[in-house]
Amino acid sequence: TMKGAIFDLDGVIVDTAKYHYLAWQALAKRLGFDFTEEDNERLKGVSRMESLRILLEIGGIEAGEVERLEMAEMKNREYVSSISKLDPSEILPGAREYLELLRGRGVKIALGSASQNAAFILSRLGIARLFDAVIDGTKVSQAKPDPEVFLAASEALGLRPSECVVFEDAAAGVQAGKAAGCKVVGIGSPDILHQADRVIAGLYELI
Ligand code: B16
Ligand code: MG
Repeated sequence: TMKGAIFDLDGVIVDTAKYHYLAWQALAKRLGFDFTEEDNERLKGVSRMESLRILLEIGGIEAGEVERLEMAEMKNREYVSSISKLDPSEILPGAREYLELLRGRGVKIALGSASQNAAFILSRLGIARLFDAVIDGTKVSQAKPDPEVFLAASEALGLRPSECVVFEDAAAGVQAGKAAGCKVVGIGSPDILHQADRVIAGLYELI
């Protein structure tokens, strides 16, 4: 049985992918190329610097380390300005209810996200208090599909990975959860998330 639940943020609790997309698109435009919504799929669950690497590859642009850091910072400023307007109405259907249901059952809850803006987003959504631990992009060095984020999350909950269930929308995240030794519920399309133990369309299916 599940003693701990570890949630990814973007795509599971809130759809911040659209704001990431707008910010990356603005950067691409400055650099003189088009960045499509389809291209953006490749950035889901991927860290900021790896996302930038993919973006520059799509645009066929070479840039040194200092320049890359500047670009990433520019993108993040744009992103932070749009997520500053987030409010609880943007929590994905069923997410809050499911978190509350799990708490009621005594299940420990952690966040396992690649985002360095995770704590800010949780507070904007008004659900920070529902998490016993927050492991995010400020605390881990290896990006998904590396299991680090989920190993750290289960440890922070005082549980073994095998006692935890990971909820993930990205293929790299599902892979990371399995590599950590957790059970994984994929959220989205079974075609993309076939490595998960179970795939659902959204957390509303579980309440
Ligand atoms: P930041 P998740 C990920 O969040 C996003 O899916 C990904 O698109 C983003 O690049 C990454 O966070 C880093 O975000 O730039 O805010 O540090 O799905 O792991 O919750
Ligand atoms: Mg995600």
